[in-house]
Amino acid sequence: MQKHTKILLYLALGLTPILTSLAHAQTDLARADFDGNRKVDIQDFLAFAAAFGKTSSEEGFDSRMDFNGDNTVNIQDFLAFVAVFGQSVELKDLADYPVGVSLQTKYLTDDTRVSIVKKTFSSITGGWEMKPKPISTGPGTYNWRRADALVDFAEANNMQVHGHTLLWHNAVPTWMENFSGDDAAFEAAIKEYITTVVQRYRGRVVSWDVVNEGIDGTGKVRDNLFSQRMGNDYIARLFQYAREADPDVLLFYNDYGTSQPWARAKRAGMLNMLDDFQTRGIPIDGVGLQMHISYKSPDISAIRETIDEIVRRGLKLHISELDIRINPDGDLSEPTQERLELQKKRVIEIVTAFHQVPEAQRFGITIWGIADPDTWLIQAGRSQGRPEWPLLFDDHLQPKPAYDGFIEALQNRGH
Ligand SMILES: [Ca+2]
Ligand SMILES: [Ca+2]
Repeated sequence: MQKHTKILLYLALGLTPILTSLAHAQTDLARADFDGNRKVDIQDFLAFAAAFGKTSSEEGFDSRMDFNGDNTVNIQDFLAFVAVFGQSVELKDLADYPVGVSLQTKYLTDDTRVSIVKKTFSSITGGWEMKPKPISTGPGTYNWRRADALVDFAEANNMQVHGHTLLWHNAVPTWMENFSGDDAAFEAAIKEYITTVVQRYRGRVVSWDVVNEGIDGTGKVRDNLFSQRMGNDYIARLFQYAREADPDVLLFYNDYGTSQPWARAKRAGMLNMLDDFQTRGIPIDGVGLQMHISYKSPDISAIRETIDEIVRRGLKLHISELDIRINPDGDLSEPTQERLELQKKRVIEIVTAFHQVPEAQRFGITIWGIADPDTWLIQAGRSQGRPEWPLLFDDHLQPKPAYDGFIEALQNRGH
């Protein structure tokens, strides 16, 4: 080992704990992993040491090691490198778009899950606690405790927040259902709710799902309390109210099943609504495709078709609630290697399709839960008693082949 390599090594070992605590992970972790083994380790250090002192005109100069871009690999770069030394390269480090996870406050006291969330993801979506039912305790009264806790957690960990959702027919507060005033008073109360929530998180939440699942299976505006009270054009007005409350926040329409074989009419209805909004100048920035799918359906070509329709309209695309069932028919009592590999293949298909979206329209990919036991399919009893393992981390909180698939899709893009 050359003398300066040794000195750098001693310095690195001594400085790492100090610098890691000082650096707010601003050094590009993925870039410091020079050999691409997903760990900033001694091999990377030796490569760095060998190039130390080189300027851009010299042989052996490696621009990746010139972190501050001043055309020489010097002590500044060394400090940047040491700040991430020993760290592993995870999803959020490889992706140049937000990789999100749905989160509930009950997981914030679970150290293992918190650690997974912090190192894996760069965005959170409230799994339940940012919906009207938990927030809106009465007309003009609010309970912010859990929604605030999620937003605080995200800010403390340099993550962005996708707000979900301003309105959903399955999260209606009792007072809205029992509202005794006339329709105009009802709409005024809804508008006040939306305005208050959007303004409270202005500048702290980058985006909102304004309406979740507003189109039914036949492609019509879903018949619910809101369409009955405000008429079928209520969705457009809610987008306008949200925009008035925050001119900068991104506004999304979010829905499920739109690439399923049974959902041709539903998809057409959604696309018609988007066209209508754009014709009339209703403020909408993007579409969330929930992407609750299985290892075998729907076909990736159908998913790509839906993605293309959104891209053609110039809207941002959010794969907003990704999970992939491996036991839709209930034939498994344990996950099999074969099924886990098929799940991995699906992740690669979805992520690769997302990478083909123009960069400016790639809003992000959000996974609908941290680890398999947390899935809504089980927690909300949606798997009809069948065991299910639809997420990226398993029952023991270990990364699954599906996780590796996401990593592979990121590493292989453009190659
Ligand atoms: Ca490495
Ligand atoms: Ca430099």
